[in-house]
Amino acid sequence: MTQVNVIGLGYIGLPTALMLAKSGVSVIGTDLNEELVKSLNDGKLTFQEEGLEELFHDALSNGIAFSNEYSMTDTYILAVPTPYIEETKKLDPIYVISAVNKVLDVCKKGVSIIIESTISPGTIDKHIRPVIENRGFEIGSDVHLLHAPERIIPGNMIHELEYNSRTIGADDLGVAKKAKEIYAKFCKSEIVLTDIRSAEMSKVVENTFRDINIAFANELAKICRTDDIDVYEIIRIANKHPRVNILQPGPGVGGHCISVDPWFLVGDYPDLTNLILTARKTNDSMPSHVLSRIRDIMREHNITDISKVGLYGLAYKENVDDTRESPTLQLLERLDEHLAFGVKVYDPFVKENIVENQYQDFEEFLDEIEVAVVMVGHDHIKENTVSLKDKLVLDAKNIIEGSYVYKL
Ligand code: SAJ
Repeated sequence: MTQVNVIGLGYIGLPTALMLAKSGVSVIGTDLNEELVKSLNDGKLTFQEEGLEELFHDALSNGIAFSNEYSMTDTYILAVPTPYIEETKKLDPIYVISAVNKVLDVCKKGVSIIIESTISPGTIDKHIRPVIENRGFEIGSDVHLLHAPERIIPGNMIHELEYNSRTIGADDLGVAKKAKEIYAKFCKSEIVLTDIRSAEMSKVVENTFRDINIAFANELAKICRTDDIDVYEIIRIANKHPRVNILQPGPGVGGHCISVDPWFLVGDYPDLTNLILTARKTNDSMPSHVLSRIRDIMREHNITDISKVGLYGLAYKENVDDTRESPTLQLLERLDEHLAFGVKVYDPFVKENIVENQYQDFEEFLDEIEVAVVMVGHDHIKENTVSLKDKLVLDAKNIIEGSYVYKL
């Protein structure tokens, strides 16, 4: 039976490990975080996601194990974080390098190391191959390297794991085909085989495409605002054209993918990425745009106390509890820079207080505020729009209608 050790049990590694186990692969999930492993071994999930609980249950019944240790096997899937360095905008491969080193400490000869973490184009050549060669392993015989970037979207991960097409990059077609057999155990869509550099580049390009397209919508929102034109109406009409498909403006772009990956290209190709850089800056400017809209509303209604403003939503998008790079956190940073303290925050998905003045009770939150800013379009607020009736509402997600509602 194929045995796979999945390294890194976060947003990508955990669902992937569970899906493999459910599909009959013998899986060990490894993470250095002791609390996380303990929680999984106690049968408790570490984040919320539609269908994850059931998948967890199925994987446990099929014998998935969780550990802090790497196990000795012949296939590893690495789903560890790949942060970027603020100053240089380049990828920091430290966690991938460390995971590869730990694999080399225990693996069998002929091992396949499949990197799923997003990496900037050229990372494997520049950073990973040397690590392996310097340890005396020969790539192509002792160790096979692969890059199989994930594509799943938080909020619909389990479905997309099964139905999204995938890419596998390898030096050798035979090695790629063996990896494809593993992924094909659960992936019902096309699995494209290519070389490693193409796999690296295509992943970053996909997220950059989306960032640029969101930036276009955000720029339109700003243009329309200056002339009091309804941007949503413009987009709705323009999208009737058979070759136009404009995305939706919003309070910013968060998450650990779209707001990060384009920087890899900017960092590596600084002279060639004008469009990509401008898009990034446009999306990063949206929290400030929201702030200026809040100020407009406060001025119009003679509200001087910023603590009467409440931000609904801390997650980076609807119906998830992931707050990484979230527009609300970015907005709170802007407020801090302006020494504007006291803004209230509520998110039904974020069960621990991670910022000041965060409420766990929706009613209490509402009692404290006069201006409600909808930063995230959770189903919860769509189902509770009536509770905002007596508030001034800035709806940055265009989900609420009414004369009392302001838009971006
Ligand atoms: N957003 C807008 N307007 C839109 C769409 C999104 O403002 O019209 C915002 C969201 O509110 C959010 C951010 O953009 O703050 C990103 O959200 P998202 O839903 O577009 O994408 P992510 O970051 O959750 O996941 C992306 C996906 N990539 C693409 O769609 C090309 C996903 O498939 C990848 O697996 C994931 O990045 C990743 O891990 O790389």
